Amino acid sequence: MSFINYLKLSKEISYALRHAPWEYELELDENGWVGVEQLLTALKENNGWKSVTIEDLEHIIEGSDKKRHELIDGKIRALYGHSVNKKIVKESSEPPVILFHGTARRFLELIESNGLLPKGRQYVHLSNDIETAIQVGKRRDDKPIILEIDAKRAWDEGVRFYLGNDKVWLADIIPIKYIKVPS
Ligand code: HQG
Repeated sequence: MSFINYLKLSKEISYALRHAPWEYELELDENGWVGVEQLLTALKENNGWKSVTIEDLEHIIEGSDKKRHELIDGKIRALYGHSVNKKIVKESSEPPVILFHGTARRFLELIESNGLLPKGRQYVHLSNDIETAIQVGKRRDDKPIILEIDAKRAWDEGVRFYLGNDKVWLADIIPIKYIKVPS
């Protein structure tokens, strides 16, 4: 096995599949898939990953703490996180009763006036457990705020939700009436 920096490679794959496929001459289909061979060719030829193989991609996906990517039948995609202009089509599905969102204290005031917005991404990212929300919030604040989303009621009243992976849920804008801010 060659010495590959898997963390760096995983980040680069996320970058290619979520944010900048054109830099790799990739075209995502409407669900975000691209051919694995195309991705490997781009990584090998233009981006310095000379010996990267499909086994390396499988290793990253299986060994990751989070299920960020999916590789099936010669195709690969990011499961969430996209910022590309063309919206990735996700099938909506009924969420759990409660979902969580970890954010920074400094965003609270804006969230309380505008609801949860996707900001730089295509969807709002939520999680079905508090621990994940804490981790997400800690990227931006050492004492993150954990918001509780009244997801089932929002769904019943027409807000769309989409499954990212087994922990990450995606949604369109979440209006403030479905958001419980801890006191
Ligand atoms: C905030 C990582 C002002 C929102 C994570 C968040 C996640 C508002 C930030 C995934 C707002 C957007 C996504 C409003 C929301 N006014 N700020 N109205 N509404 N915000 O990074 O959820 O490790 O796009 O609270 O684990 O932090 O990369 O979203 O703080 O699953 O696989 O605007 O990215 O996954 O930030 O993180 P982001 P996120 P990976």
